[in-house]
Amino acid sequence: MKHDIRSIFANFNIPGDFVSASPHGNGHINDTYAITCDQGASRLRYIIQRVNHNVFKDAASVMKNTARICRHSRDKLREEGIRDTTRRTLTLVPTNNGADWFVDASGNHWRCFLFIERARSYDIIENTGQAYEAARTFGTFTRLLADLPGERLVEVIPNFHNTRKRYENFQKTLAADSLNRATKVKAEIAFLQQRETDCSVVVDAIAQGKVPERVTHNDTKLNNILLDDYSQQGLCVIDLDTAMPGSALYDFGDMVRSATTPTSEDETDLARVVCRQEYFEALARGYLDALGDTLNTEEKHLLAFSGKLLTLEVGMRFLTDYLAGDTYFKIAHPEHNLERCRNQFALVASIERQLDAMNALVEKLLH
Ligand code: ADP
Ligand code: GN1
Ligand code: MG
Repeated sequence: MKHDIRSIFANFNIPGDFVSASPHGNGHINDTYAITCDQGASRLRYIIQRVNHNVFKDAASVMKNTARICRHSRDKLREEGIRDTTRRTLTLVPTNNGADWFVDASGNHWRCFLFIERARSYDIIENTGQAYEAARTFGTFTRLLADLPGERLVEVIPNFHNTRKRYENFQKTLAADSLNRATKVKAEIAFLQQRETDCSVVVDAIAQGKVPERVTHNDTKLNNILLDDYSQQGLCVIDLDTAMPGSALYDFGDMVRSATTPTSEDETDLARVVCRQEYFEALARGYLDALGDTLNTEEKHLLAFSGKLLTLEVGMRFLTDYLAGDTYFKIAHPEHNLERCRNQFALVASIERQLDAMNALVEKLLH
């Protein structure tokens, strides 16, 4: 393991004895460990995570946002009479000094959450019930946070989903082409350039006041939600680092990207990378069931398009990272980012072929 988790663990106010730690999950960003400890003759697990400060330059603000969101969601769930709140929202374990996180001698920010047992996240979706539940749960997340008191949450990564700015960044990285990789990816570059105007659609709608700001999660891929092992109910939204002011379209679009295809982002057999209408329908039903009364007409009309946009955006980010030399996303082999880009662009093409039908489906659900 990269880190001495036993000594990190000692900084959190946990009465039990440390038993073991192991790397956990398939996230692309943070270092996540599952810890087992012995507490009153029970084995209890915790999640300890190092915030990636290469990605999140202001890790303290990430932690302040996370703590406010966890507490407010818990309070709201209690108000609504929900009993198992420690499974329905993340719960931070305080440090020995009563703080929400701990900074080690090298400047790493560490946090500890209660481990949510008998639940799991999925990299690949298995049925439409899971799609419905994921969308309903992410929609509920935004609903619960609509009255978050206090200051606006910090925008921990400014312009995170500003697709036009992402495109400008791609252009700059392409112009620099510091590793001479551009000749290898001509087809992907052309695919993206043909869709440049798409990148401005949501940004412009926000600037014109047609699409409102909401507290959104901004990273709603399927593996950032836990589903209950037995009931398959959507239980808890996790990975709150990018939860900040955003648009419902970012959250819905990223679900279309990650929960309509039968494949993972790593799938290289591109014939298998397709958007499935019945999964899209389940997502739309779930999201509208949670948030339908809140979303305005423009948001509703852009739901299907948002799926295309967010898939294009993430594909563009993988391509940009490939051109830049793989400095952002964790990779397992040299062509990993390029493969992921090809996968995402195949999904964009599949969504494009079905966009009229998807729009018609949303219309049908609205009436
Ligand atoms: P990353 O930002 O790197 O994606 P995540 O916060 O999503 O990190 O965590 C990685 C994985 O760890 C998740 O996909 C999930 O499977 C698991 N996980 C995270 N938090 C918890 C928790 N509190 N209880 C159980 N599993 C968790
Ligand atoms: C990253 O942290 P993780 O693995 O849930 C990324 C998302 C991308 C996603 C693509 C902070 O999400 O924006 O959509 O990879 N998170 C950040 O898999 O950049
Ligand atoms: Mg994650």
